[in-house]
Amino acid sequence: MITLALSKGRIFDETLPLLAAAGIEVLEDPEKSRKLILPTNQPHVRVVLVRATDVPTYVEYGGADIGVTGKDVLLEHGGAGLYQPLDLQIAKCHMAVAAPTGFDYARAIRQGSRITVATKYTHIARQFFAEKGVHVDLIKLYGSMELAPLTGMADAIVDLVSTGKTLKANDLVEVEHIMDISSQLVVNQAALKLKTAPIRRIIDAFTQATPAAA
Ligand code: PRT
Ligand code: MG
Repeated sequence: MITLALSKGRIFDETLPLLAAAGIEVLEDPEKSRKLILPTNQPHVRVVLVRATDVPTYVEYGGADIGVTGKDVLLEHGGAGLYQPLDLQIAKCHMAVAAPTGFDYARAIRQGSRITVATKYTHIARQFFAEKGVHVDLIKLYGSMELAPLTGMADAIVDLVSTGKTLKANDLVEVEHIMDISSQLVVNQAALKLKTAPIRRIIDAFTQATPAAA
């Protein structure tokens, strides 16, 4: 049995065409079913649905053999111990610093002011601002980061941006592009040794179906 860990939503949706390229068809719709284990047309392949941030954990501890997860998740929570054979070029977005139009971020940085930044990505944010030599107080949040500057709790946020609509709707502007993000195929090292052929088949099919990284 090969177990693939995915999160509901964009990761699941964008992984489906790759699975199809490997001849794998998921037999239930996660938006309609309450099941957390989804069968596929291949009796020896199943999909488990977990929180996006839990995908690396499931793969690392063998709850799943392979998984698909954002680079943001891997960087923030660590992907050590996972084999990462392929950038799938899906669920693309970028990590950015954003601030309200009324906050002069460039000037604050120039003057060496201490700024308060709210984010779910404290690890990535700490490293980014440390490399720039910016003094930050980080506030850890678990969602709706955009609200923090609007309520006066923070000067800026670090979050993912894809279309930019969320920032716009909340009167925030992007002031720094931190890094491009896409999703990565991750594999349990022991599973790769024990189930080499079926896992290789999936990696190869995903590779064929993935555009080469630019
Ligand atoms: O939503 P939930 O709390 O259940 O879990 P999650 O946010 O961890 O999962 P999900 O499915 O939203 O994201 C899974 C992965 O998709 C992330 O780890 C990223 O690698 C990738 N991804 C790609 C994104 C986005 N694009 C994205 N736009 N993840 C989140 N967003 C959010 C962003 O945080 C912001 O709130 O969408 C909003 C901005 O979108 P735009 O289009 O308005 O700019
Ligand atoms: Mg989300």
